[in-house]
Amino acid sequence: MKIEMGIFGDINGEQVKSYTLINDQNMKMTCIDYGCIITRIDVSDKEGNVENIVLGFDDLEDYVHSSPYFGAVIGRVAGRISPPTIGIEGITYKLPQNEGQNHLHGGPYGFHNVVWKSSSCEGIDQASVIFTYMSSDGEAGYPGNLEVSVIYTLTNNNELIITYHGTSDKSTLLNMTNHTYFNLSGNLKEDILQHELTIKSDQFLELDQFLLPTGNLIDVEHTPFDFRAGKQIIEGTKTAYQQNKIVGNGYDHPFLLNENNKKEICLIHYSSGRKMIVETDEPSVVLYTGNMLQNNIQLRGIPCKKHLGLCLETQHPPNAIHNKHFPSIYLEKNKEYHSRTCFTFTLT
Ligand code: G6D
Repeated sequence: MKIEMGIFGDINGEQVKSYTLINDQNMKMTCIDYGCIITRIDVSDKEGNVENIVLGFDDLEDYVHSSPYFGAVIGRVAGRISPPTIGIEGITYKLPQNEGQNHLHGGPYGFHNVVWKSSSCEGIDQASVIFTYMSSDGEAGYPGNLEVSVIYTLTNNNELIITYHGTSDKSTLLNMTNHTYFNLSGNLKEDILQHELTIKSDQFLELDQFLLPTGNLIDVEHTPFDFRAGKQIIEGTKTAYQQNKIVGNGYDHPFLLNENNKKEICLIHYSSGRKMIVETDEPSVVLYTGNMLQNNIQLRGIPCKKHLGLCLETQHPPNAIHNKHFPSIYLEKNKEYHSRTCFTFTLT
């Protein structure tokens, strides 16, 4: 294993460091301590071509001003919260609105746009980058001084393991994820419409026109949301099915996972032969197929466009605080929050 460090830029006088982890199979992962952003992942295709498979930039300015959360850690609470008020232990907290009436992805001052403390450690068969951050009481509207850490570990089995930990001195809410946009074609040579996705999920959450869960769970059977036997993403962009239409012709939905840590999600790009298996201890995953990506930014010289990448945001379902039948995101004072997701890269 190897670790290369660099300076990615600086923001408000604070240096932003970059780390590149390289394993013995020549898989590389580069991340920065601004938002714990994964800026690139380079993996081989079936011909041995090592190419980048995520949407990202090479400069900090673009991440600060032009990024729809590319590669970023999301928190304190992933997804939309609306109404943007939360009640904890009899106290009502108002959260900042950063998408109309909604509080989205931790609000304007979420974990995605702060500089984290960072360090790295190198072993024989794995290397890690450890990010820590102290989110002070009241930050982004949430109660509690929250000590939170995110650890990226790359192994010699081509696994990228993300673990999250957190404790708070007051009861609060916590529901973190990573917002990397994947595109297995390599160097963004195609969009993700021909990617084949498998998700072991019998139900997905219905969304309203504001992209908020209605609280209804819909069986995937006989819908474009049935990924149990594998399905190309394009089926969700060409259909007249209302749930695909309202999110901009695609998917932007939470799926309830039938099981955990048993290869529950698999993404394949057949012409390159690249395959990504996702395992998580989270109860759901939000599949977002880049429906709102526009050609207003360049990604290392390549124009961004709709459906250029897809996200698999493992997490508790969004707006859980207002849907008591969803798995809870309540973090009791001085209790430990823990979450783990593993992305394994292999070939078909
Ligand atoms: C859009 O609805 C989607 C979100 O799910 C996504 O996280 C964001 O774009 C980047 O708001």
